Amino acid sequence: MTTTCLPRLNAHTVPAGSLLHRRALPETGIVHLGLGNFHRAHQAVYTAGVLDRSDGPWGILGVASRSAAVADALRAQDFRYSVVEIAPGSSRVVVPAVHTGVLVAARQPDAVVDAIAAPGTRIVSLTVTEHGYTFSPRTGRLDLDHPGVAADLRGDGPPSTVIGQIVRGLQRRLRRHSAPVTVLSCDNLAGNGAQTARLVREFTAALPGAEGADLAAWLDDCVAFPNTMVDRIVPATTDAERTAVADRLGLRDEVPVPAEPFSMWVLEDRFAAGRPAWEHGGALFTEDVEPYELLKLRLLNGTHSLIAYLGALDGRATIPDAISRPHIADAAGRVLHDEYLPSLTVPDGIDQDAYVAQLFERWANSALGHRTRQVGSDGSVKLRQRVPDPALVRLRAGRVPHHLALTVAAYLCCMAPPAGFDPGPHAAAMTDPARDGLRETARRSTSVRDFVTAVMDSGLLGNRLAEHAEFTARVAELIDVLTRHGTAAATAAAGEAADAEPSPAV
Ligand code: CS2
Repeated sequence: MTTTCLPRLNAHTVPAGSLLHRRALPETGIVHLGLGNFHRAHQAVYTAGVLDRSDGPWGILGVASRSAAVADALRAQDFRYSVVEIAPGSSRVVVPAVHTGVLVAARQPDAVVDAIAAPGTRIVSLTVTEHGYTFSPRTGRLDLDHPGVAADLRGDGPPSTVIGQIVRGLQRRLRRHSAPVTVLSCDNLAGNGAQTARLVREFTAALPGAEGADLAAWLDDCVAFPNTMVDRIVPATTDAERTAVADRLGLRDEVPVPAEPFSMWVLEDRFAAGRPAWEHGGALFTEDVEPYELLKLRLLNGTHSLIAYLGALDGRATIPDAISRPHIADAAGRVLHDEYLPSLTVPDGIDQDAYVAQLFERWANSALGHRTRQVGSDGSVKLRQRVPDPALVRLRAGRVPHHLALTVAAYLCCMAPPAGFDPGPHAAAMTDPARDGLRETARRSTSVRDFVTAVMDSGLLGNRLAEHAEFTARVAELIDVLTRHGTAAATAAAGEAADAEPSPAV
């Protein structure tokens, strides 16, 4: 069906049956940085899902960073949009209706600072991707050389980086009324709350003169940074979702969001100024999020990266298409079972076999069509969270993590292919802030081994992994196999080498 002649989705046209709650929009209590698809299919859905069951000022002011497209479309739709839950053979369209306004930070930077400072704001949440935290991949600390961070520290104008926006907003908040607030990271970073708190504190400490002193003390007393684990596969929007909404609701929605049916959210219950009763929407509150985070970051995200890079090199546009290749599924199973699982403790209450089986089903969701290029993008900031610690666990046990080395090798082949090797269109479509630097390093290197050594020494995967020459050598060898013989030969080489490893000492 063509959607252009249909009435637009908005507050008046939205069918009651598709709404996740029947109440009027609540007051704004949450300012959310990062209005992308993930937030709109995850936190927004949990929040809308509990509005019928509990009161509270939990409307969300959504802040888009640069692009005005989603914000403008949402404004034209009274901030309504649909989430299309897609599984093979079925789909469901729901309308969260929980946003009370939108801003575009690049257009209204001061309004963002004001919103964070507003007395009604109780939670400042964020999904800005790993890349949005402006830390140096080498040190993990706030990147003081980042031009945006440096400008935000000088305070030449309204802040443009996320950490700058948060600190300037908190500073204004302290000056105006000093009401407590929670900063809630919903990104795929290990210890995302603790990392956000540290980056905020590093920014505060780097403020010129005595500017940061009061703020630092207030942060300790009045601002909470709970850790969270977020999980839902949410691809980019395509016309298929616009058509699904047209078919189901008879309406035109310019900004629907596709999502898998699965969704999980685990949070520490440390909020400084209240929170929605998200437990009624299925969120799990716990004192220790870390085991859930590691489970998800390593088994799901880490394995996802391997599937994406191998898939792209194998000519596969989507994750389901990639995992349908037996050699990629086999490598995914091996990295997950042999190299990620031994590096973590499965949280109580999670059935490991069922969780793993479900992961393979989720990746195989062909109706969702999650793209290899989406998962493969920003590898320089993602892999740092996924690969080094599990690799070090295995190296310290005297064994080489061949499939983690394969993950890094496949990533480097996609980003900075050796001369004469064409990684194909899906790799070419991946974006990454480190791509140009990696290509320059490759150009200056005299051999693949030289290149991988330079990459490891640059701290792309932290400093500790670079000390393990056997890992560097393995990455270089696997790049060689990948580029000369292809993905099937490389997965076979990694598998055979893993089989030949001595059993760990008991
Ligand atoms: C993916 C994640 O893009 C990626 O790196 O691994 O976005 C993944 O789909 C989500 O974390 C699922 O919760």
